[in-house]
Amino acid sequence: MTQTKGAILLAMKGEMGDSWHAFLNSASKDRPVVRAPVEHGDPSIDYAVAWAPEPGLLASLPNLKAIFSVGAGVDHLFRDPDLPNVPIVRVVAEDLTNRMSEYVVWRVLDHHRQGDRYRRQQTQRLWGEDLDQPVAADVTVGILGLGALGQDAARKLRALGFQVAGWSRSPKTMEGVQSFAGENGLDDFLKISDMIVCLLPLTDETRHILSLPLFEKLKKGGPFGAPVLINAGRGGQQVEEDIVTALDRRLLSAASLDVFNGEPLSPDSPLWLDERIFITPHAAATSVASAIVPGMLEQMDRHDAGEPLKNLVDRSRNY
Ligand code: NDP
Ligand code: OXD
Repeated sequence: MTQTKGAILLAMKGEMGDSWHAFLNSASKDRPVVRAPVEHGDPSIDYAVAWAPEPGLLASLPNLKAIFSVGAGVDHLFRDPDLPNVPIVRVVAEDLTNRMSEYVVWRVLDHHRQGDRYRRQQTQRLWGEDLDQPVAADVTVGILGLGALGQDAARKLRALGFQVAGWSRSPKTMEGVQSFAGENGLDDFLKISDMIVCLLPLTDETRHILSLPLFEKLKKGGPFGAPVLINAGRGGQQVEEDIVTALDRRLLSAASLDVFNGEPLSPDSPLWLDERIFITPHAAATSVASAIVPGMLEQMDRHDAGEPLKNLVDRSRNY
């Protein structure tokens, strides 16, 4: 192996950090990979591949050229008050996008086909009644965030026959998808959605967006008695007590939550035992090193050759 270029710092803890390290190390032929700077102010590091790095760590690297987020979301980076002013690249990858759409389609179909009621009937050995089955064409799925992930989920839900609407900062033109944009477009979007799927980035504008004032504006009634909430964006977008209140007040009929304000979700959280809520442990779409690292290394080479980086975060919007 000839290591001729500056080093890559992998700033990522836990088991996932270990698997990323193993893959990054084997794939990076000419760049050494380190898991911590050799010294404070380590001049040898060119690039950081990071997930929730220690605050101040990246700022301590004088020759850092760019930061690569291990995920699509970058709120974990902006938690660092000293985040250096270098380009930030986020993950936009077919593998991650497909995984997220699988999660969205799974949760939409499970709510749509009343999976929880059939599972309960099964535990009671109950043949049960034939439950009402609305057809997909009578159900509107509203996606909050019509970006890389939201657009792919929208296309796949359309292919299944659902009506699909999307809400984003700027209007979108997508065949068969009703686009709503900006604060002015939100109320009309909420009025038509039977399910709300949140795929927004966490920013100052989207923090706590999934709270009672929004739930009170949702469509009343509909095929499930009240809209269903599916959140695979970020826990910081939801007010968890408000979700329970909205379920109690039948502003919502059910929820699937993949993300939480505190992760891991505390064993004491009442959400665990709430039968109206389906919980997954921030597992909607995992960043798999083998699918993502090759693109990162290619981008590092391109950047060194003076070519522009792709999938850059807009520092004025924090996503
Ligand atoms: P993108 O940046 O491609 O898309 C974000 C979308 O949100 C865009 O349509 C954007 O609008 C819209 N948006 C952002 N801010 C606002 C706002 N204030 N008002 C209205 N719309 C807004 O991101 P991705 O689709 O790649 O990812 C979305 C998020 O999904 C990530 O940030 C991450 O938090 C989450 N995620 C969760 C995972 C999990 O396992 N649970 C896995 C991967 C990602 P516009 O198009 O106009 O810019
Ligand atoms: C991501 C995530 O942002 O896994 O990619 O949450």
